[in-house]
Amino acid sequence: MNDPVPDPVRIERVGSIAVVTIDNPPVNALSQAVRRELLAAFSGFAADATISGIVITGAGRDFVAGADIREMDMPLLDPSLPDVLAVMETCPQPIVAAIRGNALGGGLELALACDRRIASSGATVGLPEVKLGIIPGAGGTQRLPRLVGTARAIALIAAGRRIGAAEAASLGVVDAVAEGDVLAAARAEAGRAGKRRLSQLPVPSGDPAQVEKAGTDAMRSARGVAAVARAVEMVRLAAATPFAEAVQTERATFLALRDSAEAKALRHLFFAERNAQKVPGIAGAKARPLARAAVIGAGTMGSGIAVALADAGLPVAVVERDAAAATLGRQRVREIYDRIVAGGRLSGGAADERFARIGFGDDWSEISGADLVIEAVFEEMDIKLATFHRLDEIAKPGAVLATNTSYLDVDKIAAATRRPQDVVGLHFFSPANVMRLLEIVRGRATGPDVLATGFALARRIGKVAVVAGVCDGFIGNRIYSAYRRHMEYLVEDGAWPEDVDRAIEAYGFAMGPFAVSDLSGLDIGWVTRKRRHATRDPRERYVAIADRLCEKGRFGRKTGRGWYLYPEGARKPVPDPEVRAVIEAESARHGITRRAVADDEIQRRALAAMVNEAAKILAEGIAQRASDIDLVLANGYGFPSVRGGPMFTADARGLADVLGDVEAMYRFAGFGSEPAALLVDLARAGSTFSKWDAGRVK
Ligand code: T1G
Repeated sequence: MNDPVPDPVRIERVGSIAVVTIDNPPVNALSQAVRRELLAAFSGFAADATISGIVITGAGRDFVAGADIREMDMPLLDPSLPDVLAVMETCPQPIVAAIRGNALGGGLELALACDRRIASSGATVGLPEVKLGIIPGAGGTQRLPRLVGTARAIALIAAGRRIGAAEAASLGVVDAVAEGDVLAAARAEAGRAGKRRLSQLPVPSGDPAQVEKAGTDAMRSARGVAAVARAVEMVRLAAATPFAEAVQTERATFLALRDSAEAKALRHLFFAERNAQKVPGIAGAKARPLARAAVIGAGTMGSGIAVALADAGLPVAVVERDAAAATLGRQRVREIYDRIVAGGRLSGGAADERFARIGFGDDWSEISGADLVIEAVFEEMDIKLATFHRLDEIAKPGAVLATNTSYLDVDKIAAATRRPQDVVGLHFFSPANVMRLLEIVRGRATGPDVLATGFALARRIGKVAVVAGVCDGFIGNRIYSAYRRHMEYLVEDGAWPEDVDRAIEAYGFAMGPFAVSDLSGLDIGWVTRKRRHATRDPRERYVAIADRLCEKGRFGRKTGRGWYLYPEGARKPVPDPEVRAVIEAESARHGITRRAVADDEIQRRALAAMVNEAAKILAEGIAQRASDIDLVLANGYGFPSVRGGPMFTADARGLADVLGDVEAMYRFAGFGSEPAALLVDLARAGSTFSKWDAGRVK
């Protein structure tokens, strides 16, 4: 918790206008100290006839980024924000919010309790509370619909959308966008405006069909977050319930959600995302300039990466082995943009503009001007080494040379160049222009400024970046492989693939491991298993079912059959008796009498496998923090965010309990599934991964 700032609220008089400045770095969060001082200030103003108008604003970059999220794991601290807003409403003087930067959550609610809102052109406003598993708790669900109508308010609040100043003005959320000094504009407005308490305005009548549609759309993209349904309910309440009564209901709902397991999990991920950027050894390192990029290989990953870079305004040179492959890459990228436009997420013109930033060809000299080169060629070490050897000849001095490998040894790849300090792993997830996760793989020689450049790139392209050390599969794929392995053990023991997928989806994953495997293609895993065959320890249990399926050409959706059948036109994959026969034959071949496997066992085993492998990864220093691992699984592997990630879930359940499952797993699986020493130690000490994090990484 940041040390409380003395006097986080400043008051100045400009003539008869009182200017209130919230100054609580880094983002002017509405901490208890801020609320207390605001309450005192506005109580004073209400009784001060010499003040004709009031302006409220934030110091530094932002207006107010919301309530202080750190306080939410603590008992309630008075005064509450609704208390402050109620006193503001008693002020006879017009109050004008001067919004610079972010006005989010309680910050926008504070502005909505003002009589006018003036924004600077770079301002961003929104009520993103559902992203934290809560709803606005200070009148946002009641005041916003009075400005924009019920349907729009549902769309904004249930999606937690943040909007720019122009859109906010067009919707009426702000009254004006000041081109020049927003504070001066607000002072002028405070001098002429009258009172306009949103709480006393009616909700504009809207088309019930639109309201219905907004609610349905909101629920469709709720992703299991309970707060979304509550938010829709609250906003709909506004049109039918007196303000004073509705804000009570809103507050009670907010408080209940605040203490929910979901909200705690999402808060954990919020701070995990911020902490992941704090990497020992790079504090103070300056990121290298990033004006031009190049991508080698325009397959599925390369084309997605090129789109992610172009979307962030970067000119990109995509280079392939020959002209035909380059043309294919161009088509792939064009199709990506066409799909986005067809989905209404981008205008045709904007898509063309971005597409035009990407060049395609087989002339490698195109790489020589790039500040960053990302290699996305086939996942074969020899091909990677040859590519980096050639890259070393062409790329300009100081260029960052990145590999998108998802498993291979980044140190070995770096050693293929004379500048290993410039080499880093940038592991994107498919589709690379959509998935939020970016694993930044730190090689032995990777320079701190190169790592800093990786983080700067992640911020620029809107990715969640997590640093990983070099090992087979880094953080995510290594944990996912352990989880997959145990799910296959359960299939050989008695479960069917559809049982496992059903249990895992019921746990909250968007998709079970066998459906995921069919989507990404069984052939990729087959190549990896073959690569590992020579080094696999014969004492480790090996399930060959997937190999049998691949030998039959069952590579998943792309071949119409994998773990499931994909009949033409069928909406859902279908279990296939042929797969059952393969499974039964493998169980028999290993002398296994198939048994019933309950959903609960599948879910506990999944978590046990993930947590156990993760504890090994932590102990080896491949991941810095347990919370980094939660970020990786939640943003790259579909682990339900409302559970906070495997490590957070394990802490919530109690490590002794999880260790019990790991020990059971070891009894079933034997060699290779031994309980991780770190997990055993923490469980025996009655400790947690979050305490381990707190003790280790600042
Ligand atoms: N409370 C406490 N700390 C916060 C904070 C907040 N609301 N927002 C940011 N921080 C810290 C963050 O942890 C980091 O700390 C530092 O500020 C910089 O943040 C009643 C209840 C504003 C867009 O959801 O989205 O209001 O790591 O690295 O990338 O209805 O922060 O340096 O120690 O993210 O420039 C609703 C959350 C709250 C907005 C800036 N508000 N914040 O992004 O910096 S719920 C939000 C953000 C609410 C009411 C309810 C972003 C940002 P440290 P940063 P950034």
